[in-house]
Amino acid sequence: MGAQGKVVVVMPAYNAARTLRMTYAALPQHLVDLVIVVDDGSTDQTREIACELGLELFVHDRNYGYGANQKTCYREALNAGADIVVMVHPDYQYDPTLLPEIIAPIQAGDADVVLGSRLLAGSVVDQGMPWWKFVGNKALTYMENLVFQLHLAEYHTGYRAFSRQMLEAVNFQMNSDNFVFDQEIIAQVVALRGRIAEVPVPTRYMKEASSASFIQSTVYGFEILWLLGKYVLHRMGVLSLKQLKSLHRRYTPQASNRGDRIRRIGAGGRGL
Ligand SMILES: Nc1nc2c(ncn2[C@@H]2O[C@H](COP(=O)(O)OP(=O)(O)OP(=O)(O)O)[C@@H](O)[C@H]2O)c(=O)[nH]1
Ligand SMILES: [Mg+2]
Repeated sequence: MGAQGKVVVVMPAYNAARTLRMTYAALPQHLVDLVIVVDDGSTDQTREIACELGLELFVHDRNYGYGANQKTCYREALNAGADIVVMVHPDYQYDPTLLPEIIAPIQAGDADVVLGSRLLAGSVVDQGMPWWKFVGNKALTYMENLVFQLHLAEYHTGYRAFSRQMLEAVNFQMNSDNFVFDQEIIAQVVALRGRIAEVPVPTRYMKEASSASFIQSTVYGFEILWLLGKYVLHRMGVLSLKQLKSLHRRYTPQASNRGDRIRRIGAGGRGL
């Protein structure tokens, strides 16, 4: 474990047998303390390859979905004592060698969350992203920036890192089992006034990689609009959504023999 805490990589996997090995091999092993693979009911050799690589493997008894997969990833990473959790999709669409850049803002104490932004790294359409996905990404990002009052280049990347404190504060277990999980957890971070940093990362769309279909992406888009509506009503005080409140706010530590400084997110008046 480095001086700046335990770094745990989580890989949400669903039929990732063709890309898991190369994704793992590209990780800067000297910076990573543990790699957790959560298999979401794959029908290919994903589990066998994860075992061959000696990775920490958790297996869902059936396919629950990308969001459900992340819930298990983050719960097990926290259980493993992670100080920083990095999600790297095992379909090799994101470059694992960029992990140092992704975790640096959290290690420096400048951010609670880091997004690997594909739209800061040149033309994603040239990198293979279907044009309709690019248009959808830009339109949704514009609306999310409007509602969250932020200026992020994109929200839809699968390459992201979280501090332990932030993952402990957000109620991610309440989130969807589907793709919109990725936006719900950002809404939770924004609701707690978490600090989000962006790092440019290129993407790749190759035949071995998995990608959300047009139908999945359309459902995802409408679910985001619904989420933004809820968020606005919560922010206005019309609704009071447990999902957007800090878990840290529910209790106050009376005594700690850990001696380390506990940064409490959302407690004592900071955030909603
Ligand atoms: N599609 C899908 N992926 C899952 C599921 N469970 C886990 N995953 C994993 O979740 C990650 C993201 O799913 P992808 O299908 O690659 O979607 P994506 O790359 O985020 O989609 P785009 O960025 O829109 O191209 C991949 O690493 C999958 O292996 C599931 O039920 N369906
Ligand atoms: Mg993918």
